[in-house]
Amino acid sequence: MFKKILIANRGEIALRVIRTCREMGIKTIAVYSTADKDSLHVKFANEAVCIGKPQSADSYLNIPHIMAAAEITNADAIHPGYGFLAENAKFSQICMDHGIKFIGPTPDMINKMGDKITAKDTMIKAGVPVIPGGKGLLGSVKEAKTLAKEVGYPVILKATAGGGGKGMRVVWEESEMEKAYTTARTEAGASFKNDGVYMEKFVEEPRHIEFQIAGDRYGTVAHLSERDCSIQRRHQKLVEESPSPFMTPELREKMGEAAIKAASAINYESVGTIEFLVDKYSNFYFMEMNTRIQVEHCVTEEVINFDLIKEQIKIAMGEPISGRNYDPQMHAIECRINAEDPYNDFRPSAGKITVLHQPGGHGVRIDSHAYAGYVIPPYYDSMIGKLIAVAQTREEAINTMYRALSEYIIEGVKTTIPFHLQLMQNENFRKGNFTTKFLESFKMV
Ligand code: MV4
Repeated sequence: MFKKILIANRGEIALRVIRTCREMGIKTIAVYSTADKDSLHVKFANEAVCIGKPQSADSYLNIPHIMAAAEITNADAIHPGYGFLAENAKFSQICMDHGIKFIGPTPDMINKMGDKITAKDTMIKAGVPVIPGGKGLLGSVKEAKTLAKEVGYPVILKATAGGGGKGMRVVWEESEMEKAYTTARTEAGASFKNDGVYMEKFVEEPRHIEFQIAGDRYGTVAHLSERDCSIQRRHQKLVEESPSPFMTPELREKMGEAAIKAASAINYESVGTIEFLVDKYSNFYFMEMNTRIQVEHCVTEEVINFDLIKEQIKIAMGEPISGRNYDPQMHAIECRINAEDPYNDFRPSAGKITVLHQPGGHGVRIDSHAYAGYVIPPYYDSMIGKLIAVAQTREEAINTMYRALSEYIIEGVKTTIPFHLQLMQNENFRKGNFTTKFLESFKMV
């Protein structure tokens, strides 16, 4: 049904979408900023349209420029990738108003999950476990103190418009509440133009385990197994894997069922992710829903042998999904290769890649837009690729990853490769013994 898809993104995800479109016989249109004129997504797409200056606000976030590019090229649909406009309800609406299919959820679905209090309320009504806490927005410090006594310290204050850690404050005792409340609201207001905050019990040393789901317009929702994303640094994921080393068949059954309930509660259509916090007793709680394809979708693709971008496009074309759930058949690990210096607080390292040798061989996948001579622009995120290792067991996948990382040669910029090499040799990582706090105490040698 779609003859031509415009990809409103850049970098590796634009390439990822182009690859599947080519296999499906769908033509692609790249859009690019002047900083990306020599990028691979521009070369690999069937057509390319420049949409503005380097700053994201002037190009990849500029809705009128993108819609103009879609109109002049006669695009049937727009794939937003991740980041930029992927979870922008207004953009989804504007596409609809122009008769161009947004390959993703409707504005209503995005809004229901974008506001965290609304999302939590929807989950409670649907019978999905949520973290204990207050019912809605906090109105005053006094109210916060009263509620915290009920919930029990430690508590966490979160921005209702947030996600990803901004406007969050952990409060260990009442004497810290006033300052935490004020700074959380101020930070939320500055980041999201919405200073609403709410309270939850603080779950100490949790794991971050998320479920890939897919839903179609006929009301069918299924899960496609989980990913463990506990290896994060300042809310930036660095390593993801599937299955989670913490998972059991029984827990997967229960969490998968909850994930399906969560997506069904908003009649979700497209691929998406339900994020859970899991405590050491295997209690799990809905945290957020991501209404987009995610960076780490590749590990799921590898363990269930399934093209998630193809499924996302087919769902947008109105095809029904199979409706069956998928359990992992393999073990996959993804390392994010960022142009950052792991010996220097992960400081961004923009510049020219002078030498590039990428690993290959059995069980190795690379999704990257990098090439020798490519200049990493300073305007966007620092990810230059994802290295994915697949094997029958977790131990073998780690060994394959270590071998592949050892072959990876990138000169000209600093990268996270040395960090990943050391992580793959870490005893606790190898044992699957980690929580979201793991990297706080990890030291490079
Ligand atoms: C929490 C939490 C502990 N207790 N909520 C971080 C980002 C945002 N999505 C929610 N986050 C957290 N919420 C309660 N009630 C701990 C975190 C958290 C975290 C969650 C997932 C992965 C990494 C994290 C790192 C620090 C804090």
